[in-house]
Amino acid sequence: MDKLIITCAISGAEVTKAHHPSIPYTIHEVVEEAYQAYSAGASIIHLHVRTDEGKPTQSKIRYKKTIQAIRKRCPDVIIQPSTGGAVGMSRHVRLKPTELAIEMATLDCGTLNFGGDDIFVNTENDIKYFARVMKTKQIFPELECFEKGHVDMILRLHKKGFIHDPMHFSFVLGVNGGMTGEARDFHFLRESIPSHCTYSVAGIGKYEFPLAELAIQYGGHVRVGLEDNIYIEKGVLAKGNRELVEKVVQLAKAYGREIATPHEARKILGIKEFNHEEIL
Ligand code: KMH
Ligand code: ZN
Repeated sequence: MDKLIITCAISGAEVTKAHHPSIPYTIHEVVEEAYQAYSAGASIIHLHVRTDEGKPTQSKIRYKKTIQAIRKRCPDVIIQPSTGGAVGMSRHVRLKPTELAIEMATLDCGTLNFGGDDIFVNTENDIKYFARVMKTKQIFPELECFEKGHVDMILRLHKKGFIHDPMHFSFVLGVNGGMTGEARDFHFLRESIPSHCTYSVAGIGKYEFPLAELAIQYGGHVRVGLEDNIYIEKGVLAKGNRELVEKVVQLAKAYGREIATPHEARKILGIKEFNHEEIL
């Protein structure tokens, strides 16, 4: 089995300091959380940025400054900006971080309800457009699927030549409006993708660690972080992103699965080694 790639989703766009005081807003806070996750074993940082007041933004300048600062502190880590942003943002705004020299980004693979009146819109044409932009700029997409229909959409677009190998899926399960993260959901999804693809699981809330444990056992990879879940165990807030990553490292140890470095993660995913000196 490949070594385990741990992604840490350190901030997200929806969770606030009122939910958890360690949700980072300022660049300094983001860098500190990224460093804590990285030094605990995360090889990928899934990145959303905010204003200092905590408002989600896709500002190119804010991403640029944040990425530069993270690279200083975590020189080899894979930084994966979000092109999902926050509900209601336009295509154009969401794609802003792809104007920077980055090696990876998320690509959301379908529309879904997102709680209350919110709808996270990702039409077929959006997906094709985002995929084309990323392909042109040699940005490796993490294919975020919130339910099985999203996986089917990607497999169809792959057949038609809009999505290219190597394909790396991220099953984000447990969103209010998406698929749940029960064991049967996990098996259904992992068995739905071709065997040459890689996948990671991100369980929202109570699904975070049970899904992490399944992925560790079955050769998948794992995403944790305050974007997805703020508790280390039922009713107990995690100290921060570091503690969530540490728990995955412990789980992996229990199953004899080694943790991938960023260099090893790139090899596993099929991303070429990145020149971090590159001007953003
Ligand atoms: N904040 C969600 C609306 C992504 O990062 O690509 C979208 C999201 C997915 O978090
Ligand atoms: Zn995200």
